[in-house]
Amino acid sequence: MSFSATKFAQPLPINSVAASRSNNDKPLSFDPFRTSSSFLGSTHKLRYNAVSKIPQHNPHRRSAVVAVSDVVKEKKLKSSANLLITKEEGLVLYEDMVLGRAFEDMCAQMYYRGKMFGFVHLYNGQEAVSTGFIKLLKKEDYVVSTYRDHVHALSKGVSARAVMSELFGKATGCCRGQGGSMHMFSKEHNVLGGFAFIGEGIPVATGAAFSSKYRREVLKEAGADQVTLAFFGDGTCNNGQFFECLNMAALWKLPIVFVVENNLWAIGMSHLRATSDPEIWKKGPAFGMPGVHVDGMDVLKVREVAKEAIERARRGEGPTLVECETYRFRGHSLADPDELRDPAEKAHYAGRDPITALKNYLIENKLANEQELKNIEKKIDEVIEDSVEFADESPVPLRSQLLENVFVDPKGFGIGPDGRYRCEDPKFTEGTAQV
Ligand SMILES: Cc1ncc(C[n+]2csc(CCOP(=O)(O)OP(=O)(O)O)c2C)c(N)n1
Ligand SMILES: [Mg+2]
Repeated sequence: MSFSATKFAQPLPINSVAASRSNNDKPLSFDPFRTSSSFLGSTHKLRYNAVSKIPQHNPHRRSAVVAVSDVVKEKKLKSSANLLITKEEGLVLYEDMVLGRAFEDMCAQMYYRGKMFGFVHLYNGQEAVSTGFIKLLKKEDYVVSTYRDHVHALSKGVSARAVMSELFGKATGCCRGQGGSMHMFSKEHNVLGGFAFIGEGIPVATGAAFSSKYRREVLKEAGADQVTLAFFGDGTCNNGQFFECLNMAALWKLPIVFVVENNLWAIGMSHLRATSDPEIWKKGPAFGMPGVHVDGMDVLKVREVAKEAIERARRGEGPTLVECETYRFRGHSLADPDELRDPAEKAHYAGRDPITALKNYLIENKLANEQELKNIEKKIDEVIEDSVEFADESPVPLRSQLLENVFVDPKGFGIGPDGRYRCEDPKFTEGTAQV
């Protein structure tokens, strides 16, 4: 089965782009794209920004794209009225998205109360991407994130307690309080990190994908069929590591999906001002892999695309680049007053809240009733409350932990011959000026 064989992803009926634009739709006043073509899983018309002055018929930008146009045609033909999910699947997606949102809202509160330190970047608005992809993974699969990483870790199964404690800098956190907001890591769940430097995680993800392939094909390890998901933002796609890794992944047919969370902004820099061709998905075919654009505010569409890309990777057919068009509902970080973005743009995307859209879909299709969804929200509230209490009551790391995993230098740091941390020795600092 090839990538072009998936079912057409039905748009969510409420607040979808399809709903907000009729056939002869007028562009929204702030709409960042000028019409060029339709994309997989979405009736969204991409539009170039007038400000960018990119000629609409520039042959260098409008070259034919392999692997996507056929998919779009086929998906349109195969469009059916069948529901895309079962009740159980729908409730799992809903719970995960509500968990992500509620967790982040609580983070904001705790940050402003001084319980967290350093930069904290929230994921509100982008939940359909994390949930749509990660809930399809097996436990052994890998996830590599960015500094906007709390929700990826939660979707992959790291407990709210472990993530909240990490944010509080407590010893019970998933990195024992040494990572903080931007460095969620869990060996148990194969979450290979949040990374503060943009693009830094992409080579790590490529390496993880290489290791699965090596174990399967060279070491002949049965069951080494792990897929790696690399999440990163639109701004990161202008960095060299992105291109280098797309090349290696395509060259070696690695089991990886590059998931771009295009929230249209890189801190205060509009995507359209920062990149020569805003259609990021097109960079996939340039390297010989499928590139797909999907409405990242619609978890069902994301999930359909994710399913195909993950299965492709698991079958050994190589990488896929997926561009999810999404939006962050808060500032870049909790230190950002978010004064640069147009209020009309913010209001537009707020009206397309992916959680509200899923809720409406579940109710309208009789997959769930209001009460069932309320019960999930209540359960999540309790999970979040519990995570805060747990984090607050947890101990801070021992001072001796400070130098762990930092120095292996036997001249004074690390563990001494008596098995104790050398820094616990009262004479620890003696002579260090000469080291
Ligand atoms: C290598 C590197 N250069 C610059 C920065 C500063 N920086 C932090 S976030 C950011 C923007 C990233 O935007 P995007 O990739 O779109 O991710 P988003 O924040 O929108 O999720 C930049 C440039 C950095 N962290 N790392
Ligand atoms: Mg961005």
